[in-house]
Amino acid sequence: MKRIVSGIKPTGTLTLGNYLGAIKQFVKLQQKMTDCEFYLFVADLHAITVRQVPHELRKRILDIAAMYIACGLDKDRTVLYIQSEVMQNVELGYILQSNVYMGELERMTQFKDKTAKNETSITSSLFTYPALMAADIILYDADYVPVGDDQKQHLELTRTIANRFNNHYGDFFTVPEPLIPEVGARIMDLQNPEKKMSKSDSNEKGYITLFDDPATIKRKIKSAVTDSIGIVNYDPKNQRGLANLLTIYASITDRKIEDIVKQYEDSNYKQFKEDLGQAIVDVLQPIQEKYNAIVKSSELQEILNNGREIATNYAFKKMRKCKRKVGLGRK
Ligand code: ATP
Ligand code: LTN
Repeated sequence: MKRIVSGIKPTGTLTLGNYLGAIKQFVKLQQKMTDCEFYLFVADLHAITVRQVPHELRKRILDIAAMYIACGLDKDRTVLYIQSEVMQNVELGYILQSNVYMGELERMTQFKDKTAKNETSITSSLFTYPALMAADIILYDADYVPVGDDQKQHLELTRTIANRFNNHYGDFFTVPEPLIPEVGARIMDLQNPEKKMSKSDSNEKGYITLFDDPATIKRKIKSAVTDSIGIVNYDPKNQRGLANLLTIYASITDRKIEDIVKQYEDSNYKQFKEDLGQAIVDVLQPIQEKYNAIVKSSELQEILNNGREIATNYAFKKMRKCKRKVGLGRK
């Protein structure tokens, strides 16, 4: 049976970018690939690579776990767990640090972007992050890893690390393949369509969170940056903001961009934005209701306990063999 693995960091409130680039894809894949196992986790160890407030972090961990289910993942077909609750993730992460080079880590765009934003307190774990991410994936012999476009480079490095390990110690880890959606892999900031929509951004007007109420969603879409051309057309070069809104529209409604463009050919941005705002509300409202019903439930705790157990079982056996391959310990 093929295995799909992916994770989300509890660094801020989940955005529409996380939903369209990642969670919605997980749900679609789960519906399509009925012969696959799904290992999905909350990447809390990755979150602390930048400073977090402990009680907020703990709350967001459960928020993300609940959101996975609220967005439509089937709890009976998902091994849902918290990264820090399976200690083998860290163990393999450390071993993989010895199988990745400084030069490779220095080339990572996410590291470069994050250090450019905050130059004074860059932790060493932010730098070695891709080794832990590779461990998150190859520890479970993932065949596929669904992620947004920004994670492509980390996935390539994961493949390099897995191949390097296999070449050196003999075939051991499955080399994973990324799955990046055709539409929605890179949702841009509503106020600055040159940069990706990010949950750790300071300008709230630039992103829609999965918790925003209908009025806020509509207001943010209404004030999204467009252009003075005034014609609904998909032209990412000259109408970047609008192209992003069209992408969001297509992705959230599962429609084709060209069909949406056609629908608004005799219309204006005002009508287009109103309809888009409503389309987002229509999708997020039921998700929020489900989230509210599950986040404090004992059911969620059971799902996470169960997930921890299954993930630990796999990870424990894999790590025992891995350490033997590397020559660690006594036998
Ligand atoms: P941060 O902004 O704190 O770095 P993030 O949202 O980029 O956080 P994660 O929460 O770990 O990082 O991302 C979870 C998943 O969501 C990943 O697969 C990532 O590729 C995807 N994702 C994040 N932002 C976007 C976006 N703007 N468009 C599409 N996919 C996205
Ligand atoms: N690095 C990713 C989050 C992440 C992840 C993973 C995604 C951590 N471990 C394993 C897929 C598989 C990010 O910053 N968005």
